[in-house]
Amino acid sequence: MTCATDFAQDDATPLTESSMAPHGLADATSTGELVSIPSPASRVGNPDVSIVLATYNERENICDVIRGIFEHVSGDVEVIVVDDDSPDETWKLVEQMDDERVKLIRRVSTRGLASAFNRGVIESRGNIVGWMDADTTMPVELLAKMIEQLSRHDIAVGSRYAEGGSDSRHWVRTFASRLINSFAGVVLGYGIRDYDSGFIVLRRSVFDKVSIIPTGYGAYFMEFLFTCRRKGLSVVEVGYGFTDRTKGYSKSAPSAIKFLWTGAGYVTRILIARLRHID
Ligand SMILES: Nc1nc2c(ncn2[C@@H]2O[C@H](COP(=O)(O)OP(=O)(O)OP(=O)(O)O)[C@@H](O)[C@H]2O)c(=O)[nH]1
Ligand SMILES: [Mg+2]
Repeated sequence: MTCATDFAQDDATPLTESSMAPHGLADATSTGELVSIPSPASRVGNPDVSIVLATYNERENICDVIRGIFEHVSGDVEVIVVDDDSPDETWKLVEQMDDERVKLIRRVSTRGLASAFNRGVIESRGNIVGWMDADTTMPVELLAKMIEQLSRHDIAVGSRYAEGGSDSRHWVRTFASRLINSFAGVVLGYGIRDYDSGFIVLRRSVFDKVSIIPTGYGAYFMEFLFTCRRKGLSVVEVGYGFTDRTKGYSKSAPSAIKFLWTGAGYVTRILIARLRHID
């Protein structure tokens, strides 16, 4: 079974270091991490754009998202997938795409959203770097418009709450998200409407000034934007219509308790971000 056919689970053989090299080098690190990297001969120079996707059990979505990125972003583009050894073998579908523009990092002993994006960013080589969810809720079509904004700004954020944006999820989730964003506005400063967007492209030079603090779930994003603004970087929001995922399951809100726990994590991180930056 590959991305080209259907998404039924196959009885695949477990990945081994040697089976991990469809188009290049395979590397097993001391942490047991497996990295599939296009062979140097197949890539000359750096890509223009790197888009990082963090995945955990996204086998029904991952291929559409990757294909969509290549379809809608022009120039030399690389996609970096950081998968935390998904039990549904998302990583295997990526591997089977056998596309030299796609780099797969399968972390077998680490789990976490912020650290996954950070890892992808470290591996990226594009002058423009971006990251987004791999659940089709964030439209790949918006990437070109966001990238366009980088001629005038350092950072472009896909925004549900800026002009032209909308959020069509269940009202409880939209309400919670708006509440957290309002709180973030009060504590971290107004001017950003979608602090926890998680959908971003930026100039590589941003990383000369700001790093992702790679702990926790999606709340890292608010602290990242907050620090970027404090360092004088310009952030623009590009509105888009956010739709709920249609395939797979939510990792932040699979149950009411997890939803509340995630929300509490956001509130705590907003306060920590503010305290960390008292000077
Ligand atoms: N590598 C990695 N990716 C993760 C992890 N948790 C979630 N993800 C991915 O991060 C993205 C966001 O997760 P979602 O499940 O969509 O969470 P959410 O966006 O808060 O919730 P919904 O969109 O409502 O489902 C998706 O692409 C997930 O597959 C993780 O622990 N490790
Ligand atoms: Mg999502």
